[in-house]
Amino acid sequence: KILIIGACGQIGRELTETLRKIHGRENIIASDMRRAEDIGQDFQPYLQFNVLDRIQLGSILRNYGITQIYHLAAMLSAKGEKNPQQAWTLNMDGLLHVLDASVECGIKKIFWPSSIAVFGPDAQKINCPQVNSSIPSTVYGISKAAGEHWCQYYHQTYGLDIRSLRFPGLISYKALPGGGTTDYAVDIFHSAVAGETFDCFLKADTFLPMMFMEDAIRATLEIMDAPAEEIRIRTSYNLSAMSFSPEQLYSEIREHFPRFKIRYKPDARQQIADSWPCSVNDTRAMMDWGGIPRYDLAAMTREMIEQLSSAKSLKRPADQ
Ligand code: VAH
Repeated sequence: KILIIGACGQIGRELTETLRKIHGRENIIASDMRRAEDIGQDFQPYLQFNVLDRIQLGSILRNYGITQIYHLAAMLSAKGEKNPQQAWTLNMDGLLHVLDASVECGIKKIFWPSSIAVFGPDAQKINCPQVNSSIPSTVYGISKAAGEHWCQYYHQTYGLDIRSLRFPGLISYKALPGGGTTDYAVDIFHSAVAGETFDCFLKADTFLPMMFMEDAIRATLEIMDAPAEEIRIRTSYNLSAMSFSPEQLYSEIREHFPRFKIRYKPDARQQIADSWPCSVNDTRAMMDWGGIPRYDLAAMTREMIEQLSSAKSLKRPADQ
């Protein structure tokens, strides 16, 4: 049985759906802080659960016979800068509870997402290498960098098989991101499809590493399916697919909506974006276990517009 912690988040929703298709619904227990009564029937089996409750975590692992965990619950970069202590507690104590409970209950395999946010202003901007003594400048980045070292420590000390990817900005149509600095690249599609002018909170030339969610989910399954001996990096692997700026994304969307308008209104998130690399090198992931991403900017834009245009309007869930 697999437990997904943070199943209602941007990655969690798609990962839950994909894993249920592969393993069968009853083998994938979705969990999140949201109340069960607020969760649709299509998401069962579901547990309302706060990963900061270490006692409940242990009893869930034992009572449901959990053998694998995908620990996705975290507060993202922009929201974390507004709530630094809360971000640290959720991101750090949450991971430590999962690591500790996994050793106690003999969990076989764990996935935990890190982020390119572990790199700070001193990191190489273009093609940022896997190993980089860089100092993250957000609480989110600090918590992910510290988390990577804890993952490696638990692997070395207890043999825990925890695997991790440094995700770039993720773009998806099934669930909205909450509180991220790359969220503009999702919000822009909703504005384009709704025929509204889009107010972009980053400057036009802000290049960031990005990836379509389908490629992120596929990479997650690839690293989790790889034999343990192929996972040579036990902090977290750089992962990349493309890099683009708001103006590049805007002009790609205009291929579909010629009258679509954008306004650039940089806010506090600009400083966060400026502290990150514009692109990262993920040769190690390719060498050790990885496949090639399938979506470039044009393909992602086409898919996002097709899906959002045909889907009912996606309700914006409460900010997570
Ligand atoms: C964020 N979407 O914006 C996340 C991600 C690299 C960006 O970590 O915080």
